[in-house]
Amino acid sequence: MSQVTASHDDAARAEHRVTDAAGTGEPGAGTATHCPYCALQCAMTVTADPLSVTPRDFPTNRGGLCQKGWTSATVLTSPGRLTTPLARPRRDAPLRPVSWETALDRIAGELRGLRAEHGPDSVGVFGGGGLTNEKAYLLGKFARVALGTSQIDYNGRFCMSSAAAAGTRAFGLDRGMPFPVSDLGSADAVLLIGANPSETMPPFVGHLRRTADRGGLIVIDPRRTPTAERAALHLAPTPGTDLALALGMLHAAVLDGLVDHAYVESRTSGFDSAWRAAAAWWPERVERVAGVAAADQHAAVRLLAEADSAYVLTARGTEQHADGADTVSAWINLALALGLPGTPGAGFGCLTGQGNGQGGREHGQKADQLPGYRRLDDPAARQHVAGVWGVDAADLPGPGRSAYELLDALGRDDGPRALLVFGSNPVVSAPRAAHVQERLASLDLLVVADVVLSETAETADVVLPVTQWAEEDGTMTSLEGRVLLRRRAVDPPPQVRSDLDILHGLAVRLGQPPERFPVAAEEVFAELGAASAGGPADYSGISHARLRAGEALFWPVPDPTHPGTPRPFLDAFGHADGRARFIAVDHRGPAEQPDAEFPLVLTTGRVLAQYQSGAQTRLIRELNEVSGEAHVEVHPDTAARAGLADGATALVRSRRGVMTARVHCVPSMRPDVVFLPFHFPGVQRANLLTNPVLDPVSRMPEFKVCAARLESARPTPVQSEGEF
Ligand SMILES: Nc1nc2c(c(=O)[nH]1)N[C@H]1C(S)=C(S)[C@@H](COP(=O)(O)OP(=O)(O)OC[C@H]3O[C@@H](n4cnc5c(=O)[nH]c(N)nc54)[C@H](O)[C@@H]3O)O[C@H]1N2
Ligand SMILES: Nc1nc2c(c(=O)[nH]1)N[C@H]1C(S)=C(S)[C@@H](COP(=O)(O)OP(=O)(O)OC[C@H]3O[C@@H](n4cnc5c(=O)[nH]c(N)nc54)[C@H](O)[C@@H]3O)O[C@H]1N2
Ligand code: SF4
Ligand SMILES: [Mo]
Repeated sequence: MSQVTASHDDAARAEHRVTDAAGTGEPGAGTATHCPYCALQCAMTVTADPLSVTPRDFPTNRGGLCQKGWTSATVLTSPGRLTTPLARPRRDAPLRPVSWETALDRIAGELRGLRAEHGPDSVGVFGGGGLTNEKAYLLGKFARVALGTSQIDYNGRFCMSSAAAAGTRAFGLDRGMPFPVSDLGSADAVLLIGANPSETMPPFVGHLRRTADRGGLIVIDPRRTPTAERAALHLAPTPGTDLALALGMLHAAVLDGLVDHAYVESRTSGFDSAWRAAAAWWPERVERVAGVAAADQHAAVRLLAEADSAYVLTARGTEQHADGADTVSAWINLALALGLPGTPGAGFGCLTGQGNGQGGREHGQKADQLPGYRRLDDPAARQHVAGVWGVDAADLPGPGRSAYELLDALGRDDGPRALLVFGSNPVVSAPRAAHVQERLASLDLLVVADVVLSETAETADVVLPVTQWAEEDGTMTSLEGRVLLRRRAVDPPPQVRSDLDILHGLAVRLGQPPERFPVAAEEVFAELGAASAGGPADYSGISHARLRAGEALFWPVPDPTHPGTPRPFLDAFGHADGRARFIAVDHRGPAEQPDAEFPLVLTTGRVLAQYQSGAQTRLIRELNEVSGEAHVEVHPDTAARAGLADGATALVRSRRGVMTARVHCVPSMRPDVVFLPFHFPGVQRANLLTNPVLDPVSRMPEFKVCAARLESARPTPVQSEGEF
């Protein structure tokens, strides 16, 4: 490592070090931990008596929390909390409390029967990016070893998989943000693409304040979001046209002589092939496709190129498309042309979403993956991990189906007949949700482990109540690649068990040796470290003890004395030749285009006061008072054309179905676009409408674009694919 970069990294470690040590241990002093929700993982102190949450100073949140963080203790004691296992004797019977023995014996018995009759792939597992590293790791091991199934994937496939795929092929390593968040504080220019952190990570926006105040913030979002309000330049493309826009901006960089040729020469490969695709996308042509003025494309590129310190950041608006992986690649190409990735004071990053979105995609709950971000189809990786697990590599199954493909296959001849869900609520959050619900209903056995009776749990045969964030220890890897310790701060209700405990209980009943499935998070983490050793995401030098001592450990951390890697690309990228790769990509456009029947482009996303499927946050009064129901953001003229006034109830319809939402007239909306949050259940589900077409590389669904129309709610019942 060079002098400059080494001292840069040491400074980051020193700044980050002291701030995450354990609480003082004095009674009433509280326990230092992190928020249950998003990937910023804001630091907080939880006190048990009286139960309270207060923010803690930390480099990412600097003493801030959003409304969700402030109210997060509510779910620990909410009457909506699950406190005992539930089961129904038959599909049409109601859920009733049962003992743990009864619940686990029944699940194990039915799983054994299915496997004997239909083979190991008749059982599927669906995980979540909110699970701790320990849980995600043990879930993957449980699927491959105790069940022997290839059928495991998780909700992160819906979340950052396109950026993960694009990052891996460009940089040889997927660490979403390959630099600490606090680096952004000195940026002169930041380009945010399809990201609305003012609502999705409010304390993060503090790091962009200086940039915004100096006129250096550029936002690309079809909507004029609260984030876009702070920008010097807001580019509002038609949803689904980002790839063309990125090509146009690369074209502008070349036309205007802003390419960093020395960097391209010394640190990258493949510029020529990427340029061949971009050469056909001159900014005026892009203007006609994306609706962003050519002058704004030139201005945005110039702002980035001329800044001393510039960053490009993407989030779900860029990714949740049928061409999401290529779209992220196109933005990486632009960042590479400007010489940003792996340069001190500059960079490219993707904002991971879920609490453990980063760690959750590294340790083996993904269909094609083994711990340490190893590939399941790599013989050396299989050998290594099988060795740690004490099994024969030949017995490990191969890659399985991706999340939506797995849900779509449930109950079919060649698909799983039982599904175990840990940490996701697909009845609300999966695309074409009514169809997914129908597939879930066709199963012989649906098991859901959750903290609340989510809409998915409501339809399960067996529901297992689990401990939550503040009731257990475990590690999370935040959006900046730093491994954080969440600590037990309060006692769980007596009849509630941890996910690790459940996996242990099931594994033993399925004939596994008990020591193969430890229940203590610290022990599981040590095993995860060994399994990850030598892999791309190497955690082998991290331990709960080092985290308890407050060390700031950004992976990779390949040995117990290694200080961690806050900025992995400063000297070399992850490919064998150390270079980043331009990827030649071309614009394709969304799978479904507006037409006479469905003339509007529907896009979906988040509001500040609800989290994801809303299973947790819809239990919180203060949050429901802010956003308690679905709304559709629409230009007043577009609403008027559909005969809808502000505040009226609209029907929003697509080829998949229809849902209801309150009309919010927003004059800054593009007249051709409507926006729905996806947090609400039943007939208010945005996902009754979304198109489940998948990106061919990442297998991520196109949540961000489908064709739709608005109707005023009529009293007569309306046909839809779902139950509505
Ligand atoms: N309040 C809240 N915060 C959250 C979450 C939550 O549910 N609620 N979830 C967490 C998780 S898991 C995630 S993944 C993150 C997501 O964080 P974000 O990515 O910031 O959130 P989204 O609202 O999904 O999408 C961001 C923006 O993309 C825009 N967009 C839509 N289509 C396009 C397009 O074609 N191109 C471009 N450029 N932009 C487009 C939308 O208008 C939206 O403003 O948030 C995390 N934080
Ligand atoms: N239309 C549309 N749909 C989307 C998106 C979009 O932008 N638009 N975004 C997608 C994205 S980015 C994401 S990340 C997904 C998220 O969607 P989901 O996967 O549904 O995410 P959550 O609502 O967070 O569901 C997590 C569930 O796990 C429970 N839970 C929390 N902690 C634990 C734990 O430790 N153990 C167990 N067993 N359970 C736990 C919670 O109570 C909750 O019921 O939605 C996707 N769906
Ligand atoms: S920004 Fe994310 S981590 Fe921070 S308090 Fe809000 S939900 Fe929690
Ligand atoms: Mo996400």
